Amino acid sequence: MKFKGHLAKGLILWMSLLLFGGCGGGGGGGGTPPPSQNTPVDTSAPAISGFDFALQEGDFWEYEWDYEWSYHDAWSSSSAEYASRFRITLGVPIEVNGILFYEMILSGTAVAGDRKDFTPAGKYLAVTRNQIITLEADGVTQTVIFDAAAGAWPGSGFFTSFPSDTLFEATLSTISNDYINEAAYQVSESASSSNCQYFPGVGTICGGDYDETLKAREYYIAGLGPVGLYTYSGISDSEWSSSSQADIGLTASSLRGDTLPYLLEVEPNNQIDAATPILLPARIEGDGVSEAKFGGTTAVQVNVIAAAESEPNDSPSAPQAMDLPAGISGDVMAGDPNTSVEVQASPDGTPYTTTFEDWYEVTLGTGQTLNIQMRFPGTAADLDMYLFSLDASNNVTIHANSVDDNIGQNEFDEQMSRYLSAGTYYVAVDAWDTPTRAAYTLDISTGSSSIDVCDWFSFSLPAQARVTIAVTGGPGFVLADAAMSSVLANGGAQGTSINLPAGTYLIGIGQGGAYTLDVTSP
Ligand SMILES: [Ca+2]
Ligand SMILES: [Ca+2]
Ligand SMILES: [Ca+2]
Ligand SMILES: [Ca+2]
Repeated sequence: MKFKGHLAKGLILWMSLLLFGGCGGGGGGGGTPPPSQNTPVDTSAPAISGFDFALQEGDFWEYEWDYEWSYHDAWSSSSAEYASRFRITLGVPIEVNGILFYEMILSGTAVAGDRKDFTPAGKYLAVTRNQIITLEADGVTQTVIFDAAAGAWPGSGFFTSFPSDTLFEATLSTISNDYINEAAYQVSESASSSNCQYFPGVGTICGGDYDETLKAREYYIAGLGPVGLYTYSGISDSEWSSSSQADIGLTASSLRGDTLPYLLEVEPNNQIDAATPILLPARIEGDGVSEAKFGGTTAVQVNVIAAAESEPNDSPSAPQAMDLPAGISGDVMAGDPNTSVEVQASPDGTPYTTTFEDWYEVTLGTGQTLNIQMRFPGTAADLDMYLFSLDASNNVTIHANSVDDNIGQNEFDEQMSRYLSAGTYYVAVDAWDTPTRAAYTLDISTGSSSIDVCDWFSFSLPAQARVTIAVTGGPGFVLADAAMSSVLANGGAQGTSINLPAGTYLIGIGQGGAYTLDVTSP
């Protein structure tokens, strides 16, 4: 009961902060055009030099960020951490009052769950008369976010919001975080001591006897514009404390001559009719983690990928990597090149050392049941198989095995099944009593015969072409025709190469972690 009572108190306090947030007239950005915009500016002598740089369509800034939040009291403790990156790319400009404003196209992730949103202010961006100005989607509302001409301007912010009723100055400082460490102009907000105080990222707090530490700093570099953010917010009284901290830093920009050989995914793309069009060749970096907020997943049936064994595959350091679900045709004989492993048929069984001639590697992006079946009919062989993983020191862990006496039982198959966490595993074949070469088929599949697609991409081929698709890091992909009438291929990191007629095609990525999608066509 104590636990619940204090939890409720914490919630009520946070809610009251939010409620009071409306009373103080804080909150930057906003509708009133800043006075400096109507003031003639002497562009020949700006207060800060280097901010009269040119923009053009295609310019980009890529930022990485992290955010952490925590709450503690005597009875409970909770925290959350987020980290990702996003990119601003300039699109087609529009002209407003003689100023060219470029559309800011956001890709990647600028939102920390439902806790924090770093999405830059405004929809369009201009640099003119030594000012960096954003324009809202209404095409009318302009906000100066950095005024190098005057050196001081009414509040506003790019990644956070500064109060519009406060005059801000840029001072030369240094931005230093995991992503950037350079001299930069700092625009910072500090709390005042009145009863009703505006705190960046929190709102206006009226009354109370809490200890508050609140900081927000944005950073700008000449010739480059906004390069990062630091915020810290800590609130506590004698019984509880809550804090949050965020860092953003620029990692690449066309204004520095950087090029990036990949695109960042743009959500939401969870519905087929919202598939992101891509041009080949394409490399896209994205993630598929808890996408309920983007529209969830669509289950798509997948096909077994038929593959021939490819020797040498004699050890876990040189295995044959397989996409799932895989149907492998191979063969084995005692005396083939192999790796010796000490194993146990059961946890309390007697250890024995045996040789494994064929090694197959599979990677699971999420926890799943792995089903493995090996058949070798028409032979007089006793094959066995083990399912292993390796730790950082290459020590073997046994997850499952199947070691029937096939000759004695006159049944020439083995099967094993195990629920496994995300990771890399090895299916190893042992020619236990196999003096004559024996052919086998090895089927490896996850518990389901479908993939839960959370990210859709589409591409078009003007003529027949051979297309290669691979997804590393995620649970795999499906390739389908635009009507989704048939799945043409599926796989993962090993990818697929397929001849396709002219037309439009869909690629769906399964939910289960960060991934890189490569689509190429020679
Ligand atoms: Ca995604
Ligand atoms: Ca073999
Ligand atoms: Ca056997
Ligand atoms: Ca998605």
